[in-house]
Amino acid sequence: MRLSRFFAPTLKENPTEAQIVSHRLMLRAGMIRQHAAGIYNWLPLGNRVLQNVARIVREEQNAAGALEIIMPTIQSADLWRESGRYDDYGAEMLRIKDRHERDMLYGPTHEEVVTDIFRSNAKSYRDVPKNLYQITWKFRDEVRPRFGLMRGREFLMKDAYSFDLDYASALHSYNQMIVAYLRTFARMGLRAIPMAAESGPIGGTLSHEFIVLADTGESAVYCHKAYLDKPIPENVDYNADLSRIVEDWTSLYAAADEKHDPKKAEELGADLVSARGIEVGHTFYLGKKYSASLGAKVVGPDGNQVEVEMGCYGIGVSRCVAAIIEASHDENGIVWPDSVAPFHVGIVNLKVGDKACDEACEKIHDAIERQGCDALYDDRDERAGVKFADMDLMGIPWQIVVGPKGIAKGMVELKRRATGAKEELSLESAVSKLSVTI
Ligand code: 5CA
Repeated sequence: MRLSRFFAPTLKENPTEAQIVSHRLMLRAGMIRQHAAGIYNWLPLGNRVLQNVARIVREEQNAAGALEIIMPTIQSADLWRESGRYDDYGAEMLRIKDRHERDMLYGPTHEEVVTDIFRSNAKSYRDVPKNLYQITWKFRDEVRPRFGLMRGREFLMKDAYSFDLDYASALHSYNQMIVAYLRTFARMGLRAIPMAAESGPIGGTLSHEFIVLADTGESAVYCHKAYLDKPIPENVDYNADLSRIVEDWTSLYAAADEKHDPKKAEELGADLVSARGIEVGHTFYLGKKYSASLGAKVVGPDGNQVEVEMGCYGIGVSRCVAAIIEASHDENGIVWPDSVAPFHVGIVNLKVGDKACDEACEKIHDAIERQGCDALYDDRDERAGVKFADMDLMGIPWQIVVGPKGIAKGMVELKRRATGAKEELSLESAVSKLSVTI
């Protein structure tokens, strides 16, 4: 991609409306623009990152056996009356009337809709276990939308819903999601710690919040130091018993503010870290809350009808983009982990119009794209300083600088955004080094 043809309206100055670094940098890097309070446009650069985050979430959900669907954003109020949540949900729910004066709403969550799909289509114990998920926009009319994507009114969520015949099977489905979450967040470069949580308006008895430690987090959290470098489960067989992995990951002391109990932490001998945290995911064991109120039953092996056991599992996909920036930036801008970067490689042409420089840049660009990586070629007629600053602001993980002096000797400079380390390499070795490292 040529930067001259791209659309990344970067800003030199810090926008005054942004209080936290992720919001500031997303505006400055030209990733997002506000449409209305808590509602954002995603410009091309932001969209590329959002799609990368969504892809990681999707791959890990699929690996865990969940099945992707899409449910409507506009829902009928009738189902919510049936579950009893229509009045309870309060002002956070955006209520709409259609032309026939029917009550509709913009979905803040989808327990009712997914339970309706299940009850209308699943009949027997052979139809379970099932885990259905989607990645779609939600609307919650938050009292105080703030911090950009962190607490938006419209936001992208992955929500998965599991259906099982009995408690033991439901617990296995719950554990599958816990393990998938550990892997998902790690792949985005985030260390998310599962903490026992209240289940709030979603309901249920067993619940974990996945919290990323960051100074700007909304909640105070306390956790055992060992969480900071605990190895992430690899080569997981999702059909095997996962209780040991989950036990190992959830039994160390970790609690968000409202659940923090210093006495208990001391009893457990926890070497405590106190920090601020961002909730990037939330898992709930729901039991029969929705299957009972909406009548979601299957015929069991003994011929009797049973209400199914449910769980629901959310990831704040758009919030993850902000959380990654909170966890990975410096004074010059964003430092994307390779896995979610909008482009893997930036190419800086120091002398646009110089035949040798132009040709070398185009050659590098094409070679990188042929390797299946995305390159952003800064072909603008701008000062070098502006180009370097924009590449760093946009957080491009690898940067190749092409100038007339170097290219006369066949050499370019390769820079790693995260460390600032630079090396002189031949054009060919720069490209082949990227093919082995990315
Ligand atoms: N139905 C369940 C999960 S399937 C549910 O709605 N859970 S939730 O309310 O905890 O939301 C899931 C995740 O969405 C949260 O962990 C958080 O990361 C994200 N989220 C919630 N509210 C917002 C918001 N206003 N802005 C951005 N992300 C949000």
